[in-house]
Amino acid sequence: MKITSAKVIVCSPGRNFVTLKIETDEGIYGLGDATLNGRELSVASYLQDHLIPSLIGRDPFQTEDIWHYFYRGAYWRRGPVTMTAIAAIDMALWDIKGKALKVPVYNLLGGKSREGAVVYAHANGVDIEQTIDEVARYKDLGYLAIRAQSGIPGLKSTYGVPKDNKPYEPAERGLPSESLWSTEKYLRHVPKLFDALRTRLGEELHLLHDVHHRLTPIQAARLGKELEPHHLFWMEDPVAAELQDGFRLIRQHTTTPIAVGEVFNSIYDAEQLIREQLIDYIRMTVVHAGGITAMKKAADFAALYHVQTGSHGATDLSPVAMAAALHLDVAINNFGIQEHMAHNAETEETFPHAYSFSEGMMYPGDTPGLGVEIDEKLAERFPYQRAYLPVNRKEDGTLFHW
Ligand code: GCO
Ligand code: MG
Repeated sequence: MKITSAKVIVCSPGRNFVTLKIETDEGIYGLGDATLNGRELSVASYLQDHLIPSLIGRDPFQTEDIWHYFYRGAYWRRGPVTMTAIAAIDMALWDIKGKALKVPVYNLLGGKSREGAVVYAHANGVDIEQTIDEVARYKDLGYLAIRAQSGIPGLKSTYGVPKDNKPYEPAERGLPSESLWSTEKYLRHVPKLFDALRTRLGEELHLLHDVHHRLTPIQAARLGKELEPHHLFWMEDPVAAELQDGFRLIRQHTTTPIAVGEVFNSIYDAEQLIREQLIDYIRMTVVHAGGITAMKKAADFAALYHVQTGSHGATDLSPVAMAAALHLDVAINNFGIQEHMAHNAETEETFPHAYSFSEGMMYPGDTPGLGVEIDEKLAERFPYQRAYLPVNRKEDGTLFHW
């Protein structure tokens, strides 16, 4: 089998997605997600201008060799744009392989270790009361694990909490908006949120929280310690993780489990975190970390150090990435949990898929390959719209982590 063509499809059914479609001389094609929120067109160009020309004529079964060809062959290694582009190719090739062999991709990754993946939902409210109501609503929908984010008194906007009470969507159309941040106000508020959640909703529900990179290690240690009585499933991205050493300090002070990695694009971003057992869950995902080929290796490496997976699954990952993540989730032994933010109706229509949700779990479906399609005609009706993630400043104007 030979690759005959590949094209990049950029569409915006409510938010921007970049999709790679690779075609072969046997009429089988594969899809890969290449969406990098706020930097979509850079990945599209990287694929179109630099990778696709070298892809034509290759054997799509050679996922390992093709991965290394683009990783090492660029000479310039890693980085989110490069690794997202490589991920899209890798995903599409596994999709082709599955279709050609008439098996779902999980059967090429070791087969099912479990029937489905436990997922967590996002609940958010402008204040504690509304957040409790939202968590209760997701519980009623069948979710076993729920992330809780609440507006912070005294701050006009808070990460994870939309102003208009719509479902949370990380990117906004137009140029980046700016939000204001106060670590003191945040640290005073969050323990009260989880006190109230446990009092009202009990012990059984898995509760998660995303700090979104905003604390220093000692502040994160304080928060983790204060949250200990509430037994969080995890505290996510407590500090910006460029300095992996920083996590040692958090670890010395708290037993609250730590999850990190949605912005990582290579195992080298997490190597020390995993090897020194400074984290409990690795949140790297197929689309930004080099695809299924790279993620399978990362998961196997993490397994040696008691680290489980907790794959990123926000709405800026397209249904193609969601499917790829689910195939991996059900196959690997050290699966922990899968994030799930539901896509809007237009996205669901543009990307028909075999995966499904039922009673707190998601299932990849048994369709050969990844089990996702793209309706190209419909995609054309939603052209790209410029959109960015917000930037964040401290109350005195200092530019801070978003
Ligand atoms: C999460 C994330 C996202 C990111 C988004 C950025 O845990 O789901 O933090 O909501 O902010 O993916 O593009
Ligand atoms: Mg996050």
